[in-house]
Amino acid sequence: MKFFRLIANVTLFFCLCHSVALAARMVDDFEDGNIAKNPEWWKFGRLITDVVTNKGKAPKGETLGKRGLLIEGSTRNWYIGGLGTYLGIDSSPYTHLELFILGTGKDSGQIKIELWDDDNKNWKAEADPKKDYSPIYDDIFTYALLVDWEGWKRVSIPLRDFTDNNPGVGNDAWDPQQLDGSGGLLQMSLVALGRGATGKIAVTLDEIKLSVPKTAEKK
Ligand SMILES: [Ca+2]
Ligand SMILES: [Ca+2]
Ligand SMILES: [Ca+2]
Ligand SMILES: [Ca+2]
Repeated sequence: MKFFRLIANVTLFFCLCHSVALAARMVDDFEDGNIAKNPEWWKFGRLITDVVTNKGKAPKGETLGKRGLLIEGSTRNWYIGGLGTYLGIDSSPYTHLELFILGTGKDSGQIKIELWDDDNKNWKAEADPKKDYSPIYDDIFTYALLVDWEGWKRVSIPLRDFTDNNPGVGNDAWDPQQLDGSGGLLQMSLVALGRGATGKIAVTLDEIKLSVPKTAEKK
């Protein structure tokens, strides 16, 4: 009897671990204070970044960690700069991209979130330096987020709301699975833009993750 109870407990343990593993995949919580590793982010344009101690009140019912990533910059032509990281994960278990954002009011800026898949199945996100480093063989799915609030907010974006940003390149379909040699979700970039052509960005980001939010689980 003890043996069967042990088997049942072990099974339950692995089921719980599996469901936790599926519920979310943290991209970065910035608690290590270093954006050069775990994961490594690269920067482009004139975006200024700094890992800072989180200030202000967490959204109701939420807990914030100690550190977040402050991104700042200004522009006279929409574009400010951005940062990107290589993922190479099967993101098919997840339905949403979530993060906390500390806005600084109605002109906090815009973030264009880009997700690259791997249509030519080589685990590489080949980018063309002659065309603003846009993908050569793979799809890039994007979502534009206007930050026009003050204080912390949890932002939860359904992955189905991302749209193909390069019709005719890749296969114009979202391929998050690591199937037939594909690396799945290869890369994520966050591109900072002003609210207007002349504008700025001034926000802190935290706990960027792929997830299945509890509300989405019930659907
Ligand atoms: Ca954090
Ligand atoms: Ca590729
Ligand atoms: Ca495409
Ligand atoms: Ca694709």
